Amino acid sequence: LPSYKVVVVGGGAGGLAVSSTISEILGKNSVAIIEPSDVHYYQPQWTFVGAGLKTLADSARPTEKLIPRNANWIKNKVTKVEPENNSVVLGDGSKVKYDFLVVAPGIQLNWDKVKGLQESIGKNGVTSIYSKDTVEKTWDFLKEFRGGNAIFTMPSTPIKCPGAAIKIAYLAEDHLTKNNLRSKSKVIYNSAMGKIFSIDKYADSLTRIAKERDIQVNLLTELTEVRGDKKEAVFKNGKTGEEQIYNFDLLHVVPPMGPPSFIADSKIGNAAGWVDVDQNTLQHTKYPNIFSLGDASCCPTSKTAAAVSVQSGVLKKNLLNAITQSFDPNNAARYDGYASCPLIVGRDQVVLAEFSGYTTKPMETFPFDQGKESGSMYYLTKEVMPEIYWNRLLKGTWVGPHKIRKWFSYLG
Ligand code: FAD
Ligand code: UQ1
Repeated sequence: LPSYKVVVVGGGAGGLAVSSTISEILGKNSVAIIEPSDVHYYQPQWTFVGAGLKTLADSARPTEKLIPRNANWIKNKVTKVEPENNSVVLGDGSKVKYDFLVVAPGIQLNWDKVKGLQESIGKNGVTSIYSKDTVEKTWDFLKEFRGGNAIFTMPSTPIKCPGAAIKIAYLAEDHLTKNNLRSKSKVIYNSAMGKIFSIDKYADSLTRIAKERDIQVNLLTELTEVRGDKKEAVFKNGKTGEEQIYNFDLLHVVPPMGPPSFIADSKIGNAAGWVDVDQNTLQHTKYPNIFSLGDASCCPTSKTAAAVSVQSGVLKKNLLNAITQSFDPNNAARYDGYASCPLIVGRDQVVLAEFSGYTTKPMETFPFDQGKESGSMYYLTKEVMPEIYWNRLLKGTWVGPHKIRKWFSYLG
């Protein structure tokens, strides 16, 4: 069987960040990346694509061009991990052996969990920025919108970039205002969650801005059915169980999400099916030669590329020590739960939420109050972040903004 020192499952943000550094250190033919897709997407760009501010092509690069020079790309998907045999099973039934495994397959979109959604998505004004196949439709439908109800949803499951569900609502509101359609429209955000955002400081900003823009926010309001042909959406109240039918002219849906099913099938997941790693060291709780980062891991923080950045730095240190048999869990690098979500609130403004999901406390980089919307943070998000992603994170040289934060705090 083909065998590698390190096998990485997934060539997304986390998989590439880790394999870049590890393959450079271990040399040729030591690291294999298993990734089925020919195209890699910078997903954070999709919020802008949905609002017509960037193109989908802009967010895409051929996978081939991103595979580190010393790593081997296996163009296939993993269907099972056999942790007792140190091997993974691929889509064609073949197997690959590993000494160490990094699990980074991201999160799965479960469109089928909302009745009628699969049948209506991409038609009748029903769309989502969460998939490459529908993100451009979001902008098409927004351009065609001539007034009425524009409804934006958020499910009750964990999702990647929890802020994106409402960011697209703010951007749509902005578009309607600029095109003199605002007085003919209702902008409604229906979230299954009990809070508008998990961190109070930024929740307060989002609530204030929604009020200023007359965006109606309904919490504990979960989408359960889409009747595309009738342009009706059914919502269930999380407290009373009551059902309510909304008529829509535009319906932006964030689908329910969950861990890729092979994780539970392989018995490397926790009860909820996320890869069961120590939330600080990112080492598997049962198999010391398995590590995980990113959206598929069980780390209880917001699933973002920003979190992946910091996790990648921690994981690389601990993995390299494990390879040289000098890993000591009591003296290991530790992930602090850092995550960030640039909350685009329209009108060229961003509230840059930065926090630890573990403490729920803000962890801001810049020497001003990031709870206030800012034009410079909008520029950072739209123009600088993609450069950091492509040229630093994926190349293994960006492990988060901790250094910048330290630097500002010395100056301050
Ligand atoms: P991914 O980058 O999704 O990569 C997973 C990879 O694994 C994919 O390439 C996939 O093809 C592959 N894969 C899947 N299954 C298998 C399998 N069985 N075998 C092998 N390979 C497999 N984050 C931010 O920090 N800031 C933002 O502003 C932001 N905005 C976002 C907006 C939107 C609309 C979306 C969708 C996401 C946004 N994110 C944002 C989140 C960010 O994109 C993810 O958190 C990040 O990409 C997670 O990295 P990952 O490596 O875990 O997963
Ligand atoms: C970040 O590091 C990151 O990953 C590259 C993102 O994903 C696109 C982000 O959105 C953010 C905000 C960060 C954090 C970086 C800084 C400079 C605050």
